[in-house]
Amino acid sequence: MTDYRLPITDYRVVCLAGGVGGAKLAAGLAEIVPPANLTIIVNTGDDFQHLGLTVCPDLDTVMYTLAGVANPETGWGRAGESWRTMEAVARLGGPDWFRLGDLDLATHLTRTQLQGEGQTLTAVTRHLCSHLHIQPAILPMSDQPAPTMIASADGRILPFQTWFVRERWQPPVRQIILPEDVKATHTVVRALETADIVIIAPSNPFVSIDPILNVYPIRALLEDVPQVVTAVSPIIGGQAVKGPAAKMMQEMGMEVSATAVAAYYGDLVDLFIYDRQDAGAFVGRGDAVALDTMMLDGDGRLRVATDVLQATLEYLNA
Ligand code: FO1
Repeated sequence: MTDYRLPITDYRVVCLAGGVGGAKLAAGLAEIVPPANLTIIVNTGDDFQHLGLTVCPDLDTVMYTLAGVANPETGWGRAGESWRTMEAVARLGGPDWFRLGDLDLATHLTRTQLQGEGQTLTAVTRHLCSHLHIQPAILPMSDQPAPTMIASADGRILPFQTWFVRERWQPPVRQIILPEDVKATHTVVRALETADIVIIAPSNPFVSIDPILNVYPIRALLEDVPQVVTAVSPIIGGQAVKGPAAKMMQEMGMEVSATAVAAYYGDLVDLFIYDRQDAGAFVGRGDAVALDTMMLDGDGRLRVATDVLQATLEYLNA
């Protein structure tokens, strides 16, 4: 029998992450779990080509957050960057609805150059991480393009960033369209096959986590392999901490609650973590624990990561 009474640092942890919420929890985990035992698998459904460059918003948000160079106001982009290039693009009549700061542009330029030389997104991400001195493995969910599309209630099919940024996630969502036949990389499969613990970060379940689970064979591996899958609710006090998760739940006819998120993940998840604010209202079938899950600063990230790992170990030892 496996002895689960090991120090926290001995477990191999995989975190599935989307944008800002995922990046915060990943950064907290990186402070506790030794780099060799931590892998972050990131949604690339938001990726697109812009101004001729490959932009990978969630990969970059996770990278910048772990490197300590993220813009603290927006959560995306880099701290202290200028917008002079974007302003010049606007003056030239170019597309400026998706704002790329000058330091962030350096990432997209380098990525696009290396991809043009034939490197995979996994290899390019490893290169960028090593130059940003990031030690844990940050992996794109796939090396194949896997664009998420949004079918809006007014009958349009919009690329994700057009819906999210250009239209400020206002068009009501009728359906989220995820591509078929996208395969995970060997590195992702290996990380999941050898994981003790998989943590689903408090990212948007529909447009951050589902695109990862949709990549073959990630969902099946989660069902079969790790000792435990723990998910953290992105809904706190009946609201999304950031972004459109709550609005999307309403539009898709769901109740906006941690209970509804737990039901949505269903049997895929062994342990569901929701916020203490929701303790009175939460009703769940499986194992669930209430914690303080708000990550307002670096201390908050570390606290939530520690508590989530601790609760997961208690679940394993029960
Ligand atoms: N989000 C915005 O709301 N407006 C922007 O102009 C914008 C630019 C941007 C540039 C680089 C990057 O990595 C992310 C950027 N984001 C922007 C955020 C991003 O598109 C979304 O938050 C994610 O795709 C959702 O996780």
